[in-house]
Amino acid sequence: MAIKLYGLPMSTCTNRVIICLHEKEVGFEFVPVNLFGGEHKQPTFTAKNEDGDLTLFESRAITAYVAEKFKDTGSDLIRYGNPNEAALVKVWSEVESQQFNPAISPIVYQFFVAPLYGSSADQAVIDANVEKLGKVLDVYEAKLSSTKYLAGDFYSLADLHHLPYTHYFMKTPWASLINSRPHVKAWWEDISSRPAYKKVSEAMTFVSNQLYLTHTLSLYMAIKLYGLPRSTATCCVLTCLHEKEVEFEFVPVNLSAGEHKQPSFTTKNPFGQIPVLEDGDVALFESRAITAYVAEKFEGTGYDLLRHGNLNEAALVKVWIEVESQQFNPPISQIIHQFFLAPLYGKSTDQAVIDANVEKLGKVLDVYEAKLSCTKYLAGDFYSLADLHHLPHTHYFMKTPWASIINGRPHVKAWWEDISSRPSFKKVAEAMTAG
Ligand SMILES: N[C@@H](CCC(=O)N[C@@H](CS)C(=O)NCC(=O)O)C(=O)O
Repeated sequence: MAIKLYGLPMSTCTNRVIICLHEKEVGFEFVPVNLFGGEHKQPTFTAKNEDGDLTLFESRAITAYVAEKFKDTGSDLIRYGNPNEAALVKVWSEVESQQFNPAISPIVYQFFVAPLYGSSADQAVIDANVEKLGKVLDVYEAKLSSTKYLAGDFYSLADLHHLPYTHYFMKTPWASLINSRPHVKAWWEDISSRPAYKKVSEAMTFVSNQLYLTHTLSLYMAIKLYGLPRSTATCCVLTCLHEKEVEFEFVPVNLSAGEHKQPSFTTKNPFGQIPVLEDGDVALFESRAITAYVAEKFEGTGYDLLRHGNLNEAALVKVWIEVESQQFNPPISQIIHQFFLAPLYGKSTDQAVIDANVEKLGKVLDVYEAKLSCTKYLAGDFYSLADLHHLPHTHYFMKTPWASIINGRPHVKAWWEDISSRPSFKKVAEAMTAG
């Protein structure tokens, strides 16, 4: 069965796939879709396939499939058989999708597409994204001064994915962002002179009689986490993001310079504390609320931290999340504050506060010991967000002279050794330097 590609010649996402099919010398039937007539929303289209029985959408997933399936024809776009180079192709494909695309697509959208819909271009959106794109291109310039293409000295899918948006971008007044960076310019000239791209580029124009735009330009922004790698609350969120295998941008906040008390930060968190997580228009603070959001939103990826679909287990996870917050956290955070932070701020450690809280924590841990002698983890025989929330404070606590109150309780000790050896936390713990 012949491959059929449904799309439109001016669409960036359609062209990403066409260029790939040309590179791989794969024959296909092109079926134009009349978006203006809403054809793409009809059941005939929403049930679409097109390679035999397989249905694929998302242009980057389609190119990966084509490059893999037709590995023996055309250019090798994924460095088949070389795991290191193949991994670098994946890295730079992600960079295109996570860093480059979110900045360039709103510019192209505002400049070309908004006017087609009768709205005026939003200059503030353009300006913000031109600045963002410039920063991404600074990284590209540095990379391309050491290798000819993004993933190495070979053209790959990672370079190819940049073609459609850059094609349109070069027709805007901000093309100098590319042209003024000599390595980026040379790279662009190289990749845009490939026959596979030249075959499609002529048909790529936004014209007003083609109002039925083929592509919905995604204006999604990468998730941003503002915080510090040594902060316990930040570490909770970082560990959760790793467990859920979520891509994010980490934005360090300079606490010593008081950056978290400046209006630019207190508009995100009125309490002027880290961490803050930004996901599109939403700015969230309070680490436990953030982890709950991440674990819920990314239900489909990574480890299930909330026991989705099992009401009883999910309720027990909530119970032990509350126990951590109401019983465990108050004494342990006091001990850590007195032992590690007070001296950093030039204050002396208040031993009476430590003693009182060690006693309090011991009583909480007696309850944990009894619970963990019946179930492997706090909420049941499954690791959950409730266990995860204990990690950062306990990590520092184990470096104090009172670690024996964990080690002296065999079930608590075994539980701690188990949860702290998960790869998601080990990654985070390496950067936890406050203790
Ligand atoms: N309950 C908050 C606590 C946040 C918190 O205490 N953050 C600390 C760093 S771990 C902070 O921002 N400290 C600076 C300050 O409070 O000025 C959460 O869980 O997010």
